[in-house]
Amino acid sequence: MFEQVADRIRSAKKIVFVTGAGISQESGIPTFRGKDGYWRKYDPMQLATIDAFYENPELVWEWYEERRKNILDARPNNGHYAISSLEKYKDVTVLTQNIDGLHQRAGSSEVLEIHGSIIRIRCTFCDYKDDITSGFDSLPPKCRCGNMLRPDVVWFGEPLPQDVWRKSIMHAQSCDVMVIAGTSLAVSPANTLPLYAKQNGAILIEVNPEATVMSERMDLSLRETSANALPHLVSICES
Ligand code: BJW
Ligand code: ZN
Repeated sequence: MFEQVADRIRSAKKIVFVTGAGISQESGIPTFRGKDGYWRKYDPMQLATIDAFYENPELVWEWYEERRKNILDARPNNGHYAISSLEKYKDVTVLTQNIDGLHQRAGSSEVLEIHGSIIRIRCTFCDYKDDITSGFDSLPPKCRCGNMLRPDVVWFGEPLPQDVWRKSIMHAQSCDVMVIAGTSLAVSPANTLPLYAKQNGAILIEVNPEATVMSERMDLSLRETSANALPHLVSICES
């Protein structure tokens, strides 16, 4: 089985990666549902919904500010670097649920952030959007229009950015190989991306130390961490 998959990787023109919190775990960024994950300690309905934000904007902002500082101090790991180095051999697109920007910092040139970015803020009322370059004097920060600013991330019950999502489906439908790394595939609609790929004949490879709800649909499951497993995928292309 592994040799068949290796051949498909060697002959693939286009490889799409679908990544989640697990790929940044070895950079010191907690996951959501894994061991020590945020949702093991905190209630997502109190931190990651628009209702929670209007109920207690200070609490939500404090959580995002703490995470943003940790993310800015973090560095990409060998998993992120393996994906960017694969661009030497293949057409590579990264569809990430992560908001941490580590794929871009590792050098990946085609990254679609389907759940937004912790580096960006946007107004809850007007069209204002910007990248955050420093901290805020007080929380919640306010827009020039007087309304609250919020992190430009996708919370539960919110639609994904439509242009990004549309492009993500197109990439999923046109790849030869999809590698799904560090995601529990618990959250929709991101967890439908492997189905689009499979429907169009791509092979699916999962990289995750734990089984997921979609493991049985995978052509290959590598039960290793992404920083260990992904460099091996690159070496297949080098051989
Ligand atoms: C390793 C590793 C290592 C560890 N190496 N691997 C019922 C009620 C209400 C809503 C719903 C419902 N049923 C379905 C829904 C929809 C909902 C949903 O899916 N909920 C489910 C949880 C039940 N989805 C939504 O609401 C989405 N929007 C939507 O559907 O809109 C519809 C709409 C259309 C039109 C108009 C209006 C609405 C939005 C989802 C937003 C998700 N947001 C979050 C937080 C924001 C971003 C942030 O602050 O960071 O996004 S939640 C959180 O989960 C975050 C992640 O991106 C996302 C996915 O998590 P991920 O990345 O998979 O992490 P984990 O922790 O789950 O998994 C990590 C994995 O890594 C594990 O498997 C480990 O084993 C592994 N791992 N170390 C490799 N070293
Ligand atoms: Zn505004």
